[in-house]
Amino acid sequence: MNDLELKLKGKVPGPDTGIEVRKSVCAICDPGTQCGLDLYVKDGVIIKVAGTKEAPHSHGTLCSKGAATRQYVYSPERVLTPLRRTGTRGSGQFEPISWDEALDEIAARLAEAKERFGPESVMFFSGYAKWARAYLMRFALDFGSPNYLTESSTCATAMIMAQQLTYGAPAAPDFKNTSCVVYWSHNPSATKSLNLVGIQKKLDEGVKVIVVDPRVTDLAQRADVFLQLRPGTDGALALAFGHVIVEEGLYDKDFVEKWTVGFNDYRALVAAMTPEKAAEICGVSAADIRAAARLYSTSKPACIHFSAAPVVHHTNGVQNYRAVFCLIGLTGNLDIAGGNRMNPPSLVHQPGGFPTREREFTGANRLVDMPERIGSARFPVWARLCNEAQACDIPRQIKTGDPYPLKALFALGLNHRMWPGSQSFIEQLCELDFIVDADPFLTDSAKYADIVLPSATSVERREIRCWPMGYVQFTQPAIEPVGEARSDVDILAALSAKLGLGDDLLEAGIEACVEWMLEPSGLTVAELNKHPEGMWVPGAKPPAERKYLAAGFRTPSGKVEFASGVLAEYDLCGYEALPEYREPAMSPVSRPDLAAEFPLVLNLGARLPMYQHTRTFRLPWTRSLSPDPHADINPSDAERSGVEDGSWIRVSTPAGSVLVRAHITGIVREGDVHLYHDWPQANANDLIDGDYLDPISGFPGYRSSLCRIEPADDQQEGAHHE
Ligand SMILES: Nc1nc2c(c(=O)[nH]1)N[C@H]1C(S)=C(S)[C@@H](COP(=O)(O)OP(=O)(O)OC[C@H]3O[C@@H](n4cnc5c(=O)[nH]c(N)nc54)[C@H](O)[C@@H]3O)O[C@H]1N2
Ligand SMILES: Nc1nc2c(c(=O)[nH]1)N[C@H]1C(S)=C(S)[C@@H](COP(=O)(O)OP(=O)(O)OC[C@H]3O[C@@H](n4cnc5c(=O)[nH]c(N)nc54)[C@H](O)[C@@H]3O)O[C@H]1N2
Ligand SMILES: [Mo]
Repeated sequence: MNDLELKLKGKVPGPDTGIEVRKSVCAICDPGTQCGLDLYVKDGVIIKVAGTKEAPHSHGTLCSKGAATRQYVYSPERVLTPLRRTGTRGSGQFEPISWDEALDEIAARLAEAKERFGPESVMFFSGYAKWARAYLMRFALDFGSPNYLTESSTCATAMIMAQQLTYGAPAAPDFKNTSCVVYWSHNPSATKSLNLVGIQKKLDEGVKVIVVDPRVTDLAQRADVFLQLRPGTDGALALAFGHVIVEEGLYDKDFVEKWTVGFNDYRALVAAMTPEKAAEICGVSAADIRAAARLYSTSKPACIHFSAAPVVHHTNGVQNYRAVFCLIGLTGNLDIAGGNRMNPPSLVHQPGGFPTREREFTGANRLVDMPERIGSARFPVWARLCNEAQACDIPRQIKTGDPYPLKALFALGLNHRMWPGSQSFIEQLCELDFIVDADPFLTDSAKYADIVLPSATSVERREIRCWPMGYVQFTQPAIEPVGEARSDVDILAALSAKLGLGDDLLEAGIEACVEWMLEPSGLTVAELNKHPEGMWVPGAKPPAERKYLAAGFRTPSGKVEFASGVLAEYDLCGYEALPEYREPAMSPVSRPDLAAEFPLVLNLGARLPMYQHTRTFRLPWTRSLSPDPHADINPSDAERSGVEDGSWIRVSTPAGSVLVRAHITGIVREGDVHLYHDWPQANANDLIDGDYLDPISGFPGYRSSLCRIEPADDQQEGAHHE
């Protein structure tokens, strides 16, 4: 082999090999944790993928998903051209059409629905595509529809609502400066591996750690106190923390007196929740509750790390997290270094320490003059606190036409398996006159659309990203789009022009929009273009501490509300002002009748490191790490049910059943079954009903219902054939 051949074999970049390293960002997981990508490109094709060493958030690392980027980008399931449906919905029969034809047809059909049924009859939905949401919301409002909906109808928003109701705005843990952190449901080994280096560093420095989780996670094994509670009982546990902190005088009396309302009622509420009572409800020891409450309240400062999903994925989720967030006010750990800090987002949900006009760009203030959004009547507090419609109410409104008919759906990345009662969700969508789905892949959900549009992946498009330390990246496409794929923002710009919406800024394209959004930051697109790998934002810094001293809190009282003024206004909906503990609607305690037949608590959704919802099942590398769906089962429950490790079992609920392999493990409590969602052949969300929802947020009770397990006869049904 000569020198050049050796270099080519080693994929060494240089003019002689024709291999160039281009900077991009992996967008397979969530915006907070995506890694910088070095893409080795030859003749327009990515031949190698590595992490970007100089990226200050990822330091050259990639997880199993990012390492499989070439399989993601060049998947045989990519949509290559716009498609028009020729068979029945779901059949997957399509004909390729040109972009012009597709956009003309979409514009004509959406305009027709608007003309006949009003603009609100058209829904604009974003699944995972978080990077394009500001543009989609603006587009929906330009069109005249208030029905902009996202996957956040089941993610993060309920956690944000619980914080808004308690102290006005989200307050993120200031982990770097803390002396004690409570991980109240978080499993970074699977969900945020980028955080693990920082966590290890803090552990080495001796930070105190409390973990609240039904499973023995990696973090739990490192904790000073680990509270392995029954799923969905977080509210009872948090009230018992309050009991200990109040009774032992460990609360911040000055802060409570000056900056909170409802303390006397809260005091009475927590007085009734003794650690012994909570121990019984939650299945943990009273001594551990006392130890954890003392450790959190006497460590100064201390913070609570919360999560977007598991605590609010219950029918009592908002109040449970409110009970947790009350502890931050009780101990005075709010908006101080090392406590929970209020840092507003700069771009794509990330605080960057610099101002932008992203929110103004969405045009959200136009909502006030528009018809009510989907879910507003059923979830009025959601409608009051959040600018989106509540997508969990879509099936009901399609079925009843109340308060008005829904006729069309334009989606960026639709996945019906993520919704509770998935089968009836997709069946109701089939009642619509017209569905468009833009997705990089021809997914099972896309097969129900009338027109499918090929979306570009992150490496084929430009997108603006920022990270909390004040770093920003406006990526350049590293390769030409696969097939005729287009970026979601380009699709919206082209469609806006076709529809004659008159939005010059959106129609001018992403550079113009980014320039407009960044104006207050002093950054320009010209400067960003010089740094495709990203750059530090000059002057970025976290906002001041204790902003409430000048401005108060954004609650009706201007204070931290143990008793929520907003919830009190909706007592007719059955909402309680205090974070009272109520059992999950389906639990062994609330439904002993059902538990006689379905004795185990079913928890749907704890993440696996190699899968990102449905995004990576199709990649051979990630799939090989965990080929078959499985449920985590405690050895005693397995023995009782006659189930062997690795064998196929049936998990059944009153709503349905799935076949999965048994994974017998001591990491789950006796009495609990944990099952990852979204498996193509074993969809967890067929195991709960579409109306199994938290009455305040509309969030599904994914993480607590009832089930039984039994050995399966027909193993083939569940097996993975690929
Ligand atoms: N690899 C991978 N990473 C992901 C994702 C993915 O699909 N795959 N999804 C991303 C998304 S969209 C999200 S929202 C985040 C979620 O991020 P995390 O919240 O970290 O993820 P989960 O694994 O859902 O839940 C965290 C822990 O909560 C525990 N838990 C379950 N039920 C309860 C409960 O009732 N109470 C308490 N206290 N704990 C409970 C679980 O056992 C689990 O260990 O992850 C993101 N990261
Ligand atoms: N049982 C149960 N269900 C759950 C959860 C749970 O814990 N348990 N978690 C919930 C949570 S927290 C979340 S966040 C949701 C996740 O739900 P989603 O994020 O909606 O799920 P995905 O299937 O990963 O993504 C939807 C589609 O977006 C496509 N897509 C990816 N990138 C792009 C892009 O750039 N543009 C376009 N147009 N499309 C793109 C993907 O190919 C996919 O088909 O699931 C929820 N559902
Ligand atoms: Mo999520």
